[in-house]
Amino acid sequence: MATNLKNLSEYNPDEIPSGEGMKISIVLAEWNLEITGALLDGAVRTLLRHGVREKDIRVKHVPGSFELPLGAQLIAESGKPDAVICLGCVIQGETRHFDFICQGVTKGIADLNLKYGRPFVFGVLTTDTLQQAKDRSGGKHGNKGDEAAITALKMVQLKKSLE
Ligand code: DLZ
Repeated sequence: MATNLKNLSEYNPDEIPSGEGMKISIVLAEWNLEITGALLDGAVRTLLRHGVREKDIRVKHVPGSFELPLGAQLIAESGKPDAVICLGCVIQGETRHFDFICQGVTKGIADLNLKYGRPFVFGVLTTDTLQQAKDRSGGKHGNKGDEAAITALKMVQLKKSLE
């Protein structure tokens, strides 16, 4: 797995744009809430650390990762955030649900980026086991929520720099 080689929470703070004035929405899947709640903590902590104001962070829940694209679209249309972070965790079980959900959420979020020309960040863990998910939501491989927050800040800054 590629993230074995990279700690998801490690970055150079000097390279991160200030989030002051940015409006960031977060959509959170309730499946595997122990994990997605930890992703949310990481994302919010990182946004606040880099200057996003608490009042500019909006969080909405959806039942599972499959619902993230529609949840993200609804939140994007209602509040006009600068970026939407999608947080979920899909764990490979014994069913083929894993493949179907991963395909749906990946394509759905990718499409939203291009449809709206705004960042919709893929903060979804797709792992073989619960332990691998724990390792990437505040464990030994860092927190994918941190990575998602940093990605949102960088992409909003990129968009603003081109306007
Ligand atoms: C059904 C399902 C299964 C089996 N596994 C997960 C999972 O590991 N992670 C996740 O976020 N959601 C899962 N779901 C729920 C689907 O995402 C979706 O909510 C339902 O299929 C209803 O559309």
